[in-house]
Amino acid sequence: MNAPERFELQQTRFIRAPREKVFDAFTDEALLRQWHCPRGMNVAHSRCDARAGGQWQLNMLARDGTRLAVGGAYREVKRPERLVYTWAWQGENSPMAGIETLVEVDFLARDGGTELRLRHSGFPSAAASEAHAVGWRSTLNRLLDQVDERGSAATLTLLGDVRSSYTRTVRMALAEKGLAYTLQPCAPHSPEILALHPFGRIPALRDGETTLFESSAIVRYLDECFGPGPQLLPGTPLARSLCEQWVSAVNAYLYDTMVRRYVLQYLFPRGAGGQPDRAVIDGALKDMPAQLAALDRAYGGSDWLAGGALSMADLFVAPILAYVARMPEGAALLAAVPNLQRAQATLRSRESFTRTDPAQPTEGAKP
Ligand SMILES: N[C@@H](CCC(=O)N[C@@H](CS)C(=O)NCC(=O)O)C(=O)O
Repeated sequence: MNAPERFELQQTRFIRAPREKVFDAFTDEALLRQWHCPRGMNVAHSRCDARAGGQWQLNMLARDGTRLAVGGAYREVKRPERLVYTWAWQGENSPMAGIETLVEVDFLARDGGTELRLRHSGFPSAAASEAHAVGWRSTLNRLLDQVDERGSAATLTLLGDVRSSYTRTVRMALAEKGLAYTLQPCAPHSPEILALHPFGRIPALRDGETTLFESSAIVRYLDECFGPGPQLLPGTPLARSLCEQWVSAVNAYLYDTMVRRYVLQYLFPRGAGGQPDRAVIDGALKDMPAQLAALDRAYGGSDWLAGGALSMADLFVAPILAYVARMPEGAALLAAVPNLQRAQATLRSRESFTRTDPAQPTEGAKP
């Protein structure tokens, strides 16, 4: 009888850290706890006896309380070059329960750092192999954050332009979460952005080999994958829906009126003789009071749009209003919406706002 077909995955990552440091991150119990699970989860317990025949065990905890347990035995421990161990999910509910797979990791010295080559083999199906590939991509991002001196700036790259209000929203979220990142200046529809964003808008995020576009998706990812820092998506269903409601309103109505048809007409005039197109501006000015009044009512006596605390919704609104305030009609428009003005004054005192001012020098890899 033929042996059943087996599937495998392979991943290679260059890590800016010496081989010993990367190797030890795989074999030290305390270090393993810092990184060995996909983003958005935690290692609740780790145990390892890193010598041939020794056992290892990890318990992972998801945000929703789901617990996953995995373990196995070391087959080869050759510091700092090679590590081989078996891998088996535990627990009756795991679709992989009782199936032993094999992890082989080679650590090669390259360009002052480490080339990590990982092979995980013995999966019963292509789907199982692909699911584990997704998990490893995310887990290896955490390894890089852990061993590279740049921290999360080793994996998180934001592509955008500091003048873009949506880019600022995401930069504010990164700052609120205290996350180091690399900023890659990038124009809309440039080849760099089109490689990540099918519609060519900015910003986009790269997390290692994972990419995301749409600011709300990016902020949600940052919020759910990285702690501590404030929770940018409110905890209750209603507050979360209100947050989403205002993010959608920015995407569907407010950005178009206040930025595209108003602010950009002044900043990048396209009218006759290189002047702002007055008709477009006047059209936007007609629509803006009602939109600002809607925001004013939503803020009411609170400084926050949803859930009584800062949320992603506030981060979408603030960069737009900061531009409106600087335009010729801005002061008069905002004078009519006192709740909004008060709430914006509160938000503008936050470091995440001041440090992402487009006029400020960019802070490179710092949060
Ligand atoms: N819904 C998108 C909107 C992004 C967006 O429109 N960004 C502007 C810069 S603030 C842009 O790329 N504009 C170029 C264009 O409209 O072609 C998001 O949330 O990221």
